[in-house]
Amino acid sequence: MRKRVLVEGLIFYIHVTIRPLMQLVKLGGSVITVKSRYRYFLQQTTRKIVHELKKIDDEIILVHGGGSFGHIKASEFHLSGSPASSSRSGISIVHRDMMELDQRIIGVMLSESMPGIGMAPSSFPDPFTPPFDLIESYMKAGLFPMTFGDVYIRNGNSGIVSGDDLMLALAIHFKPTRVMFLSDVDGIFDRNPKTHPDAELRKEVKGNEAFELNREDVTGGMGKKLGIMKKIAETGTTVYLLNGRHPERIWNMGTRDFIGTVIR
Ligand code: ATP
Ligand code: IP8
Repeated sequence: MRKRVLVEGLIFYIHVTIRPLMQLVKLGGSVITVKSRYRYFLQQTTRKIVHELKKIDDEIILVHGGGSFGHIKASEFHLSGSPASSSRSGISIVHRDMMELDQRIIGVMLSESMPGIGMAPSSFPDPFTPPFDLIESYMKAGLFPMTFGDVYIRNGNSGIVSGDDLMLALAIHFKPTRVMFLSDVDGIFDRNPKTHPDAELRKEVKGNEAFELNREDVTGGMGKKLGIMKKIAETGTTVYLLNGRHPERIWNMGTRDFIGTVIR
């Protein structure tokens, strides 16, 4: 952008680079799939989410989780956590399924006039470091870059990179104005709301408060997610966890009416 600057009667033109505002969004596997049913995509819920996201004026980088396209087979083939010698077929199947989920989300985005472009970490030189310059170029071209939890091979070993790990790397690099995690619960509760109907929603989480959090799926579940959200908050960006089944709630973020959890 060229800006006119007046200094003691002289006019100078200086070039300043102003980064457009950017928001970072994770589509949790629990809200875009039925996590217990292998490869069960929730198209209508995803469409509702995309319909709200496309109204946001800022640039958006998307990340999606594995849900039942990632976690079921990753666990069956023991591809979880730190690299281990695992079945080649398992690596291929989990990657194929994740690509399919990604393409199905892109299909929904296209139908909502939000052109997304998928980026698979298994093809990144370092699966935990998304190609930032490429992401920048896609955004400049008016596309919505989207990366996702995936399999990887590093130093001859296989493993799973979680969408949550990618959220942290992207947040540290791009310093978005806002980071949101969409899941299938209203926010962070004092206990798992699915197994404890009387669990209480925490509107705000600060510091090292302790919660009862599950570590059920192959990448650590809500326990790992909260750790990552806290690390992102430490970089100075406010993080929100909200229910993707009610995506209209994004418009109340930062207000008293917001239903969800704010992590500062
Ligand atoms: P994915 O990892 O597949 O992308 P996701 O990001 O949507 O999925 P999950 O890892 O499935 O998130 O975590 C969400 C789940 O965490 C909820 O469905 C809920 O049952 C569970 N959970 C456990 N403890 C809590 C808690 N204290 N507060 C909120 N949810 C909790
Ligand atoms: O659901 C895990 O990503 P996450 C992806 O974001 C796979 O933790 C392949 C299980």
